[in-house]
Amino acid sequence: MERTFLAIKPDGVQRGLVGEIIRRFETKGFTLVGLKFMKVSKELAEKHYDVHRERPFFPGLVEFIISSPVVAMVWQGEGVVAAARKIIGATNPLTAEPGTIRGDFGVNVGRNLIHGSDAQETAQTEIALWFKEEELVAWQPHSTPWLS
Ligand code: 3AN
Repeated sequence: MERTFLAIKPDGVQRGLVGEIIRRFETKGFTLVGLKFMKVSKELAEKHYDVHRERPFFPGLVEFIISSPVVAMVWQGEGVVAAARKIIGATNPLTAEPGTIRGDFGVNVGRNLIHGSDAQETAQTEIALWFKEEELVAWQPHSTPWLS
């Protein structure tokens, strides 16, 4: 079953949006298989954003991610990678559609509340980077037998 990596960034936690953000994936019908509340090391932050290493915003982005706790999550379900990106909305919250997380709650591209893997391959890499295999829980909610 397809899985994606999502992280509620320090601004989402600081603004008290953890419950609201998790609710959107839960009520959509996706299945939570991994969850941890953690402070991010500089090493992990730099690896996670390695693709942006040469971008001017990279140092500030890393400093921001390690500044305060995040909620790291793995969600599972058919088409979850692309669907989560839709639920999250465009990178710049000012152009993100209303109804998306960034469109509803964000105004600043450097404070866009949540990260979501951009492709299935990236998701596998990010899940392995953030979670140990034993931290992921294989289960099937009884209330959603149609997903199996
Ligand atoms: P997304 O998170 O929508 O996949 P990416 O991968 O292009 O967006 O960017 C990763 C993160 O880098 C964004 N979530 C945002 O926090 C930060 N970022 C991207 N572009 C900028 C920018 N122009 N200025 C500051 N931060 C940026």
